[in-house]
Amino acid sequence: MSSGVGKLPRRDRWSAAIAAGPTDAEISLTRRALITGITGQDGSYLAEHLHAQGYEVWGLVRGQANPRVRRVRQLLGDVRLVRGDLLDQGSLISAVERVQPDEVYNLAAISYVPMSWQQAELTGEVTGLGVLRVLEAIRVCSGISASRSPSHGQIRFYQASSSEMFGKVRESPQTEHTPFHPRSPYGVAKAYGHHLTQNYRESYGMFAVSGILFNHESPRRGAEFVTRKVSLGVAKVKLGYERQLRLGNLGASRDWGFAGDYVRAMHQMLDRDEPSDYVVGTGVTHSVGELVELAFKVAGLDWHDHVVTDAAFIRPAEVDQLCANPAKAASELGWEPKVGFEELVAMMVEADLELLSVSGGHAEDSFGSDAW
Ligand code: NDP
Ligand code: GDR
Repeated sequence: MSSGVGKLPRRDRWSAAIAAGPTDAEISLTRRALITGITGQDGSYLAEHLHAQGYEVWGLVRGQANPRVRRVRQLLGDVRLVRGDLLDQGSLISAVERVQPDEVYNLAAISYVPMSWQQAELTGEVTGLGVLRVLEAIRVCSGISASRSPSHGQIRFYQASSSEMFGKVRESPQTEHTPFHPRSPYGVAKAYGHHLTQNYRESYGMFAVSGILFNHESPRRGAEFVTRKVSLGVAKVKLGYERQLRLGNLGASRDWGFAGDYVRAMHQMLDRDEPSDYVVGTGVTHSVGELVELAFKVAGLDWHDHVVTDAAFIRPAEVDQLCANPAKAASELGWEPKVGFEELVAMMVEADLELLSVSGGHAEDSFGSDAW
C-alpha cells in the first residue's frame, strides 16, 4: 500500500488504516465510497459489492473498542476504516474530509424496531437526526451554501429508508407514492430521514436519494430479527441444544428478500444520471407462521412440536402486512431479486446448522433472546 500501512503488523495496520487518509494517487484513480453502518448486515454485503466494482471502500466505525470491528476486518480485509459516530457532527465532518468520498451510503441506524420503544429518544437521535448530521457533513465539506445549484453536490448520498415508514398501510402493494403511517419510533425516525434527504436534494441540488427497502435477510442478519432468530432456533433444536423457540406475532406478513440482492440496488441508485427514490422488494409476502413452518421443514422438523408464542415479543403497535411494488426499480434500474423466499430460508437454516455444529451451539453474533 502506498501509505506504508502494508509494512505494519496486522493489528497496527488496522489502527493506521483508521488514522490515515487516502494518498493523492488514490484520490485520482479510484471511485471511493464511505459506508456508515459497515459493521451491520448490509454494510458487509455493500462493501463486498462495491469492492468487486473496483471501488475503494471506507467504513465508518464508532466506539473506543467496538468488538464488531474485528469481525469486519476478518470478513472485509480490503475495507479501510475511519472513526465517527452519527451522534457526533464533528466526527462526521472529519470523516468526510479525510476520506473525500465520491459516494456516501448512510446505513447506520438503531435498526431493531422493538428497541425503538425502549430507547425512543436515542432512536430519534441516531436513526433520524443522524441522517441530518451526515447530510450536513457532506454539505459543509462540499462547500454548499444556501442556494440550489446543479453544480453543487459532487458527493452522492444514499439513505437507507425503510418499508416500516408505510406502517399501517394505506394501499397494497406499496409504491414510492404510498403515504406513510409509521407504527414505531423507528418508523417515525426513518420517515424524518427520508423527507430530509428529499429536502436536501430540493434545497441544495444535492444528489441525495432514498432506497425504500423492504425486509432483507441473510446468514449475516442480527440474531434479534425474526428470520435469523428462527434459523438459529431451528438449528439449536435440530442439534439438541434447545427444545423450544419462543416467538411473538406469527400472523404478521413481510416481503422478505436476500440482502445480497438489495445492496446492488443501492449502488444502482447512485449510478443514475438523475437522483430519485426507489421501492426495493420482491413483491411477494409471507407470514411469520409460513416462515417458521418452512424453516423447521428444511431441517426435517415439525414446527408444532417446538414453537411457543410468548406475549413478551408482541409489540405495542404492529405493522401487520407489507408488500412491495418494485416496478420502478425494475424498469429504471433494471433491478430484480435473484434469491426467492424458499431459497433464502434454506440458506439461513443451513448456514446456522453449520455454524452451530462447528461452534458447539454458540453463535458469535447472537444477542440471545430479548423481549422488547
Ligand atoms: P444493522 O442493525 O445490521 O446495522 C446497523 C449499523 O448501524 C451497525 O453497523 C451499527 O454499528 C451502526 N450504528 C448504530 N448506531 C450508530 C451510531 N451512533 N453511529 C454510527 N454507526 C451506528 O442494520 P442492517 O444492516 O440490517 O440495515 C442497514 C440500514 O438499512 C439500517 O439503517 C436499517 O434501518 C435500514 N434498513 C434495513 C432493512 C433490513 O431489512 N435489513 C430494511 C430497510 C431499511 P455498531 O456495530 O457500532 O453498533
Ligand atoms: P421488522 O423485522 O420489525 O419488520 O424490521 P423483525 O424481523 O424484527 O420482525 C418482523 C415481524 O416478525 C414478527 N415477530 C417477531 N420479530 C422478532 N424480532 N422476534 C420475534 O420473536 C418475533 N415474533 C414475531 C414481528 O412482530 C414483525 O411483525 C426489519 C428491520 O430490519 C428494520 O430495520 C427494517 O427497516 C425493516 O425490517 C424493513
